[in-house]
Amino acid sequence: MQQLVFATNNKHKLEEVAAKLNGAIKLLSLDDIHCHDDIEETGKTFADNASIKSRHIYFKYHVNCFGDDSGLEVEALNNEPGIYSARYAGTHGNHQANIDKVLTGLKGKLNRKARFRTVISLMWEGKECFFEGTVNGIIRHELSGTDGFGYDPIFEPEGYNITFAEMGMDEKNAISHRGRAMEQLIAFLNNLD
Ligand code: ITT
Repeated sequence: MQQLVFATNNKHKLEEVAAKLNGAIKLLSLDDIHCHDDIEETGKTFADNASIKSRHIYFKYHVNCFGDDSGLEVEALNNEPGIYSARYAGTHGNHQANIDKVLTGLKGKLNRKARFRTVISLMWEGKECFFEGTVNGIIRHELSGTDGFGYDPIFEPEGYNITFAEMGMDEKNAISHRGRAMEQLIAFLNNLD
């Protein structure tokens, strides 16, 4: 069975990706390869940062791997928080503060359109491939739901009247930015000789 390291320290991402792969590939975490590096995301785009993560792991540990850089782009906030989604309010991973900053920024604005984006960089046998997924939606005025992570409680995907945080993982994975990018990665691996 093919095996692949997911270069992330985000346990929610790891869970979502494991559910999406559904046993098709042996997924290893950074813990599994005893990597506790703090990989600095110094890029200017999602692709740059995804690449920094996958290349760091590939060249240091010599294992096939992928990194995911993702975030929320809010139209009326000039596509912020974008690549700064994890640290929008200052501290990395303070989801409540990040959500508050988005809601405050949107106060009084009629346009609440947003999208989530994921770019995956896969390092496979020395070659790099990129896969991208997006999902459009709107930002709610208030939080709703307790599942998922990050901005999920304020993001309502197009065609639904619930937020990502009110969906089960499989339902989110079927339409989410990360789920869609993963479908392409899985198709790529299935098409290898
Ligand atoms: P790694 O870099 O270790 O993978 P991270 O959480 O720092 O973990 P990113 O740099 O890609 O990951 O930042 C992603 C941020 O974007 C994340 O912390 C959330 O705030 C937001 N985000 C990304 N995908 C999301 C999702 O599916 N639902 C809600 N928020 C999401």
